[in-house]
Amino acid sequence: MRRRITTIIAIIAAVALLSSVAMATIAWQKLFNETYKPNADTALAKAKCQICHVKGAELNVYGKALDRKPATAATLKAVEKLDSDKDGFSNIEEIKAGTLPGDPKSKPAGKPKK
Ligand SMILES: [Ca+2]
Repeated sequence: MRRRITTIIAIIAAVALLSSVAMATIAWQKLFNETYKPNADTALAKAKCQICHVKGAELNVYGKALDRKPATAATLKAVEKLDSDKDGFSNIEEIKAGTLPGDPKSKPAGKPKK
């Protein structure tokens, strides 16, 4: 009986953890879309979860820059000038161009402004 209760508690804890991760992802996605309003036909808008994640809960370099920080517009703004994926374009240049700031294979056409 005690073992069954322990198992049930462990399952509840796991579900709570997974759903809090999912809720955080949804909160970030909503914030990102409200802040930057990516054009619907860009790679950025189509990427959805992959703006910050490689797959599942695993974060890409842009997601890691935001990880464990409050989901606020100020947090997004604080990483705009970084070039998280080191492709030569700052995160904000990529966001404005509709490319992915966490994927070096996705970048704006042309040369970086620097
Ligand atoms: Ca970049």
